[in-house]
Amino acid sequence: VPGELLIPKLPADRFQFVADGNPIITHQYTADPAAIVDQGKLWLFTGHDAGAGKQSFKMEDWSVFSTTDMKSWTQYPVPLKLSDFSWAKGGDAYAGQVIKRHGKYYWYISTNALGIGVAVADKPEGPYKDALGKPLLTNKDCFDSKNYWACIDPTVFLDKKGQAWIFWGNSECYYAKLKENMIEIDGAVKRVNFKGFNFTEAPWIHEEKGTYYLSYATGFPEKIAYATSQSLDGPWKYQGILNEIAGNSDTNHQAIVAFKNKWYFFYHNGAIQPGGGSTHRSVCVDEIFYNKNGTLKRIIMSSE
Ligand code: FUB
Repeated sequence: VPGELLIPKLPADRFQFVADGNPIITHQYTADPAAIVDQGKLWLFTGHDAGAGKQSFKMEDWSVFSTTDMKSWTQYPVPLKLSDFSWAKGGDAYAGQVIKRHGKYYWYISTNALGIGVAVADKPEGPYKDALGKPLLTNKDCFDSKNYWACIDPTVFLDKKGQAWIFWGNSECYYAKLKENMIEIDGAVKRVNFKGFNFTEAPWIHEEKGTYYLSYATGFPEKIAYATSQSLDGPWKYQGILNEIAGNSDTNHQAIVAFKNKWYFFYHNGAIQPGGGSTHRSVCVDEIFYNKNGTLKRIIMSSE
């Protein structure tokens, strides 16, 4: 069945491919994109849906890709597996994000119910190692939330003053500062005040011209919406929907990043057919544009 068996074993060494429109990766399922720019390359970090048939989320590892031109991509050997976190037995490899600090790369990952962990590497492509031997955050840090999925979907942002922030959550969006060592929370966990608009999951922070943008999945099936603020502590102003439900996937998950003078919006859908869907997702990318007043134009999802 196409999409189920496309690379049965992940490559032992680098694997090159050319993206032929969206989805950009068609030899394996990918989900929950996160991206950074480093060493003149855009680095894309994804989850990896690996269940057979209609099986629900089965995600055992994460994947890493790089490009210099948004067309030709390199995939590296599996950089991080759920089994690299001894405390995460029985979980699934949910969404995460990599950030560079002081020459090291920190990968904040989530597991469905076991917590958020952090792994560290000397190179963006890894290999990554669990930095703590225990979760960085659990549901206890989410005001003891009884929501099974409260502690998922970390996104990390380094502000211009060199302060690192971590945002995460499901149904409620939580945030905290990170210490300079990137592996300890600094101070209190707070909740984003989403009064008047509906946060589901998948927060992502980016900044442009002094304005902070907090994009996130809203509703279910999920659309991506966003809010803006002059401070990461808020208040956040709701600015509307960025993209509609992406085809036949109930979830969506975005990353917004500037690369070579363009802004890109990564997301996932269930476009690979037959086989694709809510638990067999594929990462796509389209350009995203700003209006003159700093708001974002809606994404025109393309297959090109
Ligand atoms: O991939 C598992 C979960 O689905 C992610 O953590 C959520 O953002 C949603 O995409």
